[in-house]
Amino acid sequence: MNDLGRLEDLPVEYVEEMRRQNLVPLWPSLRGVLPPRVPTRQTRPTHWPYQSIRPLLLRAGELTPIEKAERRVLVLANPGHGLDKMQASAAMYLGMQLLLPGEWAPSHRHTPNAVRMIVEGEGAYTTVDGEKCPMSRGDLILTPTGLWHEHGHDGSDPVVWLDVLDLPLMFYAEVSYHVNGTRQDVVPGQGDRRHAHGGVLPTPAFVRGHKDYPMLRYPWAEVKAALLDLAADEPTLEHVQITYVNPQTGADVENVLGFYALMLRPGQTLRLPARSPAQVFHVVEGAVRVQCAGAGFDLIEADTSCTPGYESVSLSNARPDAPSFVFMADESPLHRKLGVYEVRG
Ligand code: GTQ
Repeated sequence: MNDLGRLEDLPVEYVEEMRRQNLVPLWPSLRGVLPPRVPTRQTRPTHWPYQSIRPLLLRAGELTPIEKAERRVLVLANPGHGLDKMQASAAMYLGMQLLLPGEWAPSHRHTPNAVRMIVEGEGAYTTVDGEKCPMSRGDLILTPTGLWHEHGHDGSDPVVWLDVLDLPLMFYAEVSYHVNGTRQDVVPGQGDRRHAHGGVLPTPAFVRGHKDYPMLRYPWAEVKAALLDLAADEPTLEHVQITYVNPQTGADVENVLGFYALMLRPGQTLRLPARSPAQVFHVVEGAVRVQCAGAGFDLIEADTSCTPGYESVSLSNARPDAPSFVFMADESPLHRKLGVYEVRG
């Protein structure tokens, strides 16, 4: 298998002459870039307890005014990739962002897609493409590629949310950039309201000003109700899971990353099969043990963890008498578009 020639087998002057011509022999590196059967993954199972992040984030609020930060974020970096790379997995970036009462994080747009999962606090909002999206615990707010967005806070306590972006992929592809803007005019209307009635949607032909992203806010109350109803309707269903979709197309809400919410029944252990995408788990309510590739983490509310692709993951509800609820992100849409999506069982 590994009987390919090594670089050291070649005359030094030959290698040097090639390198002067910007040439490199493939065979010493062939197995490195095309390993047998399983890809090399730098993504390590990692756990970021919220109680460790929170004091450091609040301290950032004292040390760095919003004007000096633009976005006051502590990045959840995977040590397997090297902390300076600021990535949770190959395609996913995670950050915990703090906004204090009265602060404003100015309008900009960028090529990477983002979502925000609200972790703590009331009274803040994100204005996306002119739509004011209020933030409450567990809500998911989209800021898809190219849309203007800014964050404001009219409440009285710190607000924290989890940012999930496809920044590492966009940066790697050399397509990551931003443009600064000015404060947006808020237009009336809420996509989550007009799309919140089961089975009926605004008739596309009569929707004024077609939008690729008709729904920008997915309130937690709706998601939790959907999960509880699904669990009650299908008492033997193992995967009590919903996918966040674009209501007009039924497709994933964004182009690169997929977003889901999962309910674990009281005491349930759920085995997720080994699939190609890396995954992120964030506990919205309850307590969950995450096990993957020999690692085990006990997540409590607001904790976040990630797991590499091509490994099975087991999720156990640590609450024997109540369901637990998990927000998940993964790289499935990307893998499907690349034609490399796999389930290995
Ligand atoms: O809130 O717009 O975590 O632009 C990283 C980049 C958040 C944001 C991040 C961003 C934002």
